[in-house]
Amino acid sequence: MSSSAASPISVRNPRTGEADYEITPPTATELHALTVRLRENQRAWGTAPMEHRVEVLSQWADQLEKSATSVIEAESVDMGHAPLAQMSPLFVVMLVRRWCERAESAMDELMREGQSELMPNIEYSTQLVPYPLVGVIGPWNGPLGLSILDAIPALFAGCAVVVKPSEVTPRFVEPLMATIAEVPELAGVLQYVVGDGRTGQAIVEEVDAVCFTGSVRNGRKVAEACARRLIPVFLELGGKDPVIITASADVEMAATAVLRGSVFNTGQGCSSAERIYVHENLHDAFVERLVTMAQEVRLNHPDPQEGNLSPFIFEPQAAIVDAHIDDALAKGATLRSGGRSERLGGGLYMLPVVLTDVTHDMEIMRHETFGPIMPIMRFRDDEEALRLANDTEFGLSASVIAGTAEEAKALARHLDAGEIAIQDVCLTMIGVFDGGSDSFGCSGLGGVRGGSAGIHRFVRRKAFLTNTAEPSPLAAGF
Ligand code: TXE
Repeated sequence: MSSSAASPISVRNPRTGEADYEITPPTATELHALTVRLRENQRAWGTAPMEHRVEVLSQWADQLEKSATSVIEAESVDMGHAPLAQMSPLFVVMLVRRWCERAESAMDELMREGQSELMPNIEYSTQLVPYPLVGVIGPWNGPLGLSILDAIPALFAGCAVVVKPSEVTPRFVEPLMATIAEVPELAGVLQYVVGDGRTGQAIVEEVDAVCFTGSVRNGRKVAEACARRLIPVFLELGGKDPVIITASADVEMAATAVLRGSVFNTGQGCSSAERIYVHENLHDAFVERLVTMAQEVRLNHPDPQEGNLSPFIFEPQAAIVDAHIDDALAKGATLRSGGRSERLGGGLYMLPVVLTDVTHDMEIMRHETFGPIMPIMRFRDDEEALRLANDTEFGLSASVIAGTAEEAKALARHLDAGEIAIQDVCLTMIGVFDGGSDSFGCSGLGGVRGGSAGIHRFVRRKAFLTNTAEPSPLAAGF
């Protein structure tokens, strides 16, 4: 980043295709001054009692709830009026309020005190010390939710946080920052900055821990930079989630779950279903039902309030999805519904795509597609289904639909994935409150973001060892 005035970055509107917004990243000097200020304010924030932080964050939740409309309007433009934008501020309010209820008890789980079994005169107790400044870097497919998801528990833990959302979807930052400014003490320890990967790189060099949500490619760069500084990094990366549908499954239920789990948010979700494996006995009936459902899906164009699918948020993503479809057809796949992306009113849209006769030597079954695609393969038995589903470098989440939940769970126990939807598809975000799962493969690293572990990762535990007797003399050995 330059220390002179930073050059502005133009931002494309996903519905019109026009560059109708602009952001100006902070210079290196401005970013450093911000992190110094955050660190200064964190000293009081981090040593305040938890109930004080709960009170401040609860005030912010009230403020965000009151001003949700302005945040929704801005994020709706960022996301091309995707339905997800309508719910994300209220999801954040709910998340803050859940942490208000749970932060204290979650942190108490880490506290220890007692007497050494080895040397009874040694008593121990602990203190939790928050990382002073956490950097959070987010992706474009969930601009608000995926940039604040990690910042919230970090704040409850007593950290200060600097957040950089994607340069593709920055419009929501201004109205969001206005809600934060209404709670001055919070504004002293939580700040958003805008910019691209260069600002992200600069943040990584300034903070004490990093939460990164984004592509595997950039996640690796962030992990390397953190390793060089020996600071902790928490990575939530891509996915290529499989669905297994057994011979005993109900076709209607399976098709309903697969359609929603594959095309919601126009398939732009890390835990979107991207590989569908169906038992050969059910294959034709399932494909027929899924194609009928897929053909009922409508684009939210020209009226953003009508229809189901919004345009691609990130223009280059459409070309990636098109290329995966081209590659699959060139290698023998059959197109059963949908086609390629189409430009309407400047935005790039895609109706749901159903492909059959796919194989694992096709891009669409190997690499993250991140679009409304449903490539389907048959399998003969459970062993083949598991082999196919586990044949991936990813391992974020997965889904199994069978005749009963017990049958589905028995199969799921052999899947290499962090969070597995049973009798449904793509339930990952639900687990953020209470569950929390690890990722397998290159889908993530560094512990979970849900449940108590989601806040534990932001503190270090210090132990006090007290000798209640006289220190041993040298002659007595240790
Ligand atoms: O990622 P990118 P995108 C994944 C999803 C897809 C990707 C989409 O699977 O692969 O995210 O998001 C900043 N140092 N997930 O395209 O390009 C960049 O400015 C520091 C997984 O935005 O990697 C942006 O803010 N920062 C997830 C952010 O990184 C850098 C859920 C992400 O950009 C940087 C949702 C660098 N060198 C999407 N380079 C999950 N698993 O939960 C770029 N950035």
